[in-house]
Amino acid sequence: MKEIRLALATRNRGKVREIREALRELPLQLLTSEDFPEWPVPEEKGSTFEENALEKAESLARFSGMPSLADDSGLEVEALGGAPGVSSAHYAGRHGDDAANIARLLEEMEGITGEGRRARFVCVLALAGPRGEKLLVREACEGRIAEEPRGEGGFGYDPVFVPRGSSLTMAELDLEEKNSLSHRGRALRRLRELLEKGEPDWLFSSPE
Ligand code: ITT
Repeated sequence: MKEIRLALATRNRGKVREIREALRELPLQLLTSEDFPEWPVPEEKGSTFEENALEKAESLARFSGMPSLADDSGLEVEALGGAPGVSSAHYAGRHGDDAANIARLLEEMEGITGEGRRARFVCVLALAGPRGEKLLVREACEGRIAEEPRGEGGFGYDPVFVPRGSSLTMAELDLEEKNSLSHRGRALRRLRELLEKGEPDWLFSSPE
């Protein structure tokens, strides 16, 4: 595979760590938003993960002139009608306040037991080229909401998410274990398989 320069359109360091780990064997030079301090982060106004992921990837691709990869993700809880969903990052008000988001989630889930605690993490990756090219990948990870937070790893809702088939929360797994079963890990594996095959062709034919 030819070496590719890719800009990561995210300010979330947890995501950057997981993306780096999942793609580490590919000949990719990953730039981050720190390499583009002037990039104006787009407001995520979409009502779907797809719209928001594309908005972020296309915005950085236009700004940097380079192919860009964005991740829009979140937690969908069945008993809450799919909330917090696309609002996961600011469920409790302040964007990215993980502790407050978890506290609100556990409060909303009070009195809900058994199957009612079923939930899924969703991840949509968007790859965008500087000339409007795009590619989307969606994956999910099924699980349940724990009664209380456990573990120090990961980020976001990881301390209260128990993936199906596990007794540990996502925050009790190390980076590699989390990637092996998470929504983002799965989506990144699909992306990696495409890249290894030389797809999408626009990525490999562009001058960058
Ligand atoms: P960028 O937009 O800069 O990428 P963000 O954190 O604002 O970062 P999102 O809008 O996609 O990203 O919100 C995703 C939120 O969903 C994130 O802040 C967490 O609260 C939650 N989330 C997503 N993936 C997660 C994961 O792997 N583990 C725990 N929580 C996750």
